[in-house]
Amino acid sequence: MFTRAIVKKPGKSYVNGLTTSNLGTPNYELALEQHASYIEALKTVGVEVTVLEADEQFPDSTFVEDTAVLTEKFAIVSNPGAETRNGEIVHMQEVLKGFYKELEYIQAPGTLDGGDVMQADNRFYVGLSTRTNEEGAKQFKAIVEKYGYTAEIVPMKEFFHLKTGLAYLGNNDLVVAGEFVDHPTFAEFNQIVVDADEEYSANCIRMNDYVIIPKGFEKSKKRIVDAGYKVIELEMSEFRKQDGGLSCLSLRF
Ligand code: CIR
Repeated sequence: MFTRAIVKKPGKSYVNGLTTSNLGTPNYELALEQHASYIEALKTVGVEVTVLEADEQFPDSTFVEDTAVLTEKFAIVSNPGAETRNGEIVHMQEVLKGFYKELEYIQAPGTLDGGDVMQADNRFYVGLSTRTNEEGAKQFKAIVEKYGYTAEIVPMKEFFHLKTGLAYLGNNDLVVAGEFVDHPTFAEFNQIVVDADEEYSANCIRMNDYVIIPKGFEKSKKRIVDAGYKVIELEMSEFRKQDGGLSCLSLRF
């Protein structure tokens, strides 16, 4: 059960953020509207939302998920692998001190983006990406093991972040795409497979009684509904342009 979420509004500098996609420059006004709908959806699923004001200094800072990993027991401040994003943790750690007595930290030379971490009940999976290195993943594993969780480090071939291609819904149900479909690490889950032409929808979030998914991916939507979940769809076009998915826009705990 999630009770809280933290989000940060996109600033005007958002349009100059990092991206590998060739979907064009985001429309800032539309991004703000989509962000407001995201906040409304979080309220619908029953969490209290902390809305942080935009930080123009960090164009990608609306993607708060990359700055930390939160659970009911502990909070880990990440060490984001992109140089232009690393300073985002300075503000976020101050915010998190309002919710947690103590914080854990990933330290250099370790790097880790929250988008590379997936929790499935008491297990964590940590993807090795261009943003998360082995040292960061090992530090993460050592921290979560102290709290009685396990962690498995997953080398990746294609995806930007681990959760670009995976979403754990609970009940052993796992949304999987691309390189993770036949991956032995995820073979024990009930897989909800996302087709290649709908890959973007693999990044969805289970929040209490709902799964929030990006709008426009009918096959994935049907598979998630058929698996027994209530779905909320959100237009994500302006975040997709900067390589962002649904999970990236919030920290949930
Ligand atoms: C970046 O390149 O860091 C941002 N433009 C997108 C971050 C997306 N975050 C995520 O998948 N957790």
